[in-house]
Amino acid sequence: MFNTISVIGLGYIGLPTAAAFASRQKTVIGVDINAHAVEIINRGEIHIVEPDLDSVVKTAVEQGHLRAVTRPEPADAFLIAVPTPFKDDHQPDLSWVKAAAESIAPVLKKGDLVILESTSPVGATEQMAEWLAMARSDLTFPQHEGSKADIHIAYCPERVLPGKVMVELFKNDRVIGGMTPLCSQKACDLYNIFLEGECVVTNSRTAEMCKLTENSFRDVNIAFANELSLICADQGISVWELIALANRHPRVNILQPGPGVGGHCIAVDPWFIVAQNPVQARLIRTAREVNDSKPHWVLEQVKKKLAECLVASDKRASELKIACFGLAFKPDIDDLRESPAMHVASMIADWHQGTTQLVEPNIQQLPHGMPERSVLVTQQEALQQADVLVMLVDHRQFKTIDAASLKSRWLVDTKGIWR
Ligand code: SAJ
Repeated sequence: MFNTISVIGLGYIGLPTAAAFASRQKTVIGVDINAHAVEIINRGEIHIVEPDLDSVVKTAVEQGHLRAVTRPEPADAFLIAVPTPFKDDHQPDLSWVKAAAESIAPVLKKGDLVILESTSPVGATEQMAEWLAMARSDLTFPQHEGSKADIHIAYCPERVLPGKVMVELFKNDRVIGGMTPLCSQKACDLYNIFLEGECVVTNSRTAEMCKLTENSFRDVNIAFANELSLICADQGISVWELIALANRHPRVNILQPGPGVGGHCIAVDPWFIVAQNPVQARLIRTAREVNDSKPHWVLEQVKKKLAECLVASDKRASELKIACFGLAFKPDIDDLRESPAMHVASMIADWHQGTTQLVEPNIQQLPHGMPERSVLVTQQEALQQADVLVMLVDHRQFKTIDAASLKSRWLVDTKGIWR
């Protein structure tokens, strides 16, 4: 039924999804406006970091099941996996979805299935269906003709964890939100080509809200942990011990505090709910604010530690070194985008008159635009030279540092691994 499948947007979600279909011997056309990425993929290589993706893409390209292009070509199913960021006022920005829909419209034919995978506000799938209908008045669409329509449309959110995409893509259950029951059926048939998990059917609006709910649930729970960390600091209590103790209760499961919440999903998606429901979404908005304010609180802790260190030493502030351990947005990845650790490190380096050392074992060089007095160093150099040590990301390398050896040092530990 689906001989040719097209995936629009070959990023962290689109490329693994294209590779998954190709691994089941389907003909897959990947589309991306980034000509450089297209060229890399057509060489059988990848332009992003994700464990085990490289070998699947390499095999798919070598066996002729996957190829990448910059302009859409006809296919039996189209999956749209493009970014959906928010604008300055936290309103969702659907311009990439609109551009993707308009780019596939000319090649659509009767019987085709169009799926939106990008995280989207409620109603985005219906909006996309309207954009398609406006571009192709010769075809019929489910918002007008229901199951009799020429084109079938569904919202099927991705829910894979960066770093585990090639496992979760196959194993996780899929929420399938068809605009009609037939749309859902067709979408299930499509994903069942590679899916080992279950397809769970609903409508498009519920599926859109489900994706936003999953990430908001996590954001609210991390905000609870982050708020506890502020309270515990004032009360002279270890938040790590507290959470471990509370979690011994059979119905309590508190997440872990940190320097803030990063990445492209959990720190973004709750705003989509807030934007559409500003009056009702009080808890969700506050959770975002609590998590977004955490890097500033960490900076204040660092300032206090440096002041204590200054009093205890005979050095001037400009002679003191602060070392930040970790820059990525979460452990054991190299992704520095939307990272609270990067935010904290930049604020420290902007403020501190001396050197700010940055330790990030997953990168070779610092990104452009870091403040002048910041320098990338090894873990060993930082441990030997720094006066104040700031733990920001619990990478596995840092967990091997002997906490006892740091007893006499000035520490700010946002991850509780140097207790
Ligand atoms: N974090 C904490 N404390 C915790 C757990 C996480 O501070 O206890 C922080 C992390 O350090 C990181 C941020 O939260 O900065 C997000 O990390 P994450 O591992 O919780 O999630 P992401 O953003 O990598 O992936 C999430 C996942 N969503 C859920 O677990 C509900 C993933 O399944 C989604 O597919 C992905 O968002 C997405 O694409 O939406």
